[in-house]
Amino acid sequence: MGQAPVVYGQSDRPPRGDYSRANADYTCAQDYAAYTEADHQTYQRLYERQSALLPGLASQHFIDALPSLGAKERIPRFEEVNERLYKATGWEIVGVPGLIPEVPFFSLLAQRKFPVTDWIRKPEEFEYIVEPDIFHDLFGHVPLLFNPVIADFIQAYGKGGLKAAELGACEMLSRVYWYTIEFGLIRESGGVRAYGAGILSSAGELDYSVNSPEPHRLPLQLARAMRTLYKIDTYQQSYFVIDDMQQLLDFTSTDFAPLYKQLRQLPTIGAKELLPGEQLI
Ligand code: HBI
Ligand code: FE
Repeated sequence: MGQAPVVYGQSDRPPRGDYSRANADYTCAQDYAAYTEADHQTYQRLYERQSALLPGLASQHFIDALPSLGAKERIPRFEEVNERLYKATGWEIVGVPGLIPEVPFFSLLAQRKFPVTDWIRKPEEFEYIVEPDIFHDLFGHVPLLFNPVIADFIQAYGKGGLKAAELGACEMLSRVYWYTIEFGLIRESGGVRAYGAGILSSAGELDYSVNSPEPHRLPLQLARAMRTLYKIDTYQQSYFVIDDMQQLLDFTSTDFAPLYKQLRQLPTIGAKELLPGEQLI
């Protein structure tokens, strides 16, 4: 027992989670007794604020699945969520102390196990926290795991990640995850709506991603997303829009290896760059 903490990007402070609790696969039991009344209140306040913002901005797929998380008043017990989730799509959520390394992350996804950070932000971090906490992981990601198409896509992503790790292509593949599962938009109701967890768990970015004239919105193309850099500490400057959920799953039927090889010859694309001839949505 006991794993080294994981850090992505640069930070002045060590990761929050207690990695000494983690098993070899980085999972840990949800320490339910450790939650204070203040923690449950933070969850309820975040849930209430965020769910009120969803209509007209979040994908209907997400809005319809949200009640599957259970009551908003308390932090859900992972076992209770799992009773419903496993029946719906064969997925389970597993506790983790925070961000975990890429290969163990991919390996859990490939087994239809979604890692959920078990601790919640402090009240003074209500508006913003850089690293994922239980609100981002559970509220942002888990509702769409009830959707059979997204459920299959995320598992395929995990399997693809294990291959990408062997090919040294994790960076390119991670950009696909970033621009779909974390910050994806979908065409719905004659406009665009958010389905990415990073947007759905953010009060400010939800409206910005759908309505602001500032960011670029482009139709999702696999190779384009793989080449596009991203920022982790600001609202996104480019979003990629899918026509429907099936489009994501369709991507996974192609072999990415030749694509990685080809894209290594091409330059990366800046977070707010447009290529000649590209049309915004
Ligand atoms: N670990 N717990 C956790 N949650 C993530 O979303 C996550 C991670 N490790 C790596 C990672 N994401 C990304 O780099 C993946 O796209 C590979
Ligand atoms: Fe996330």
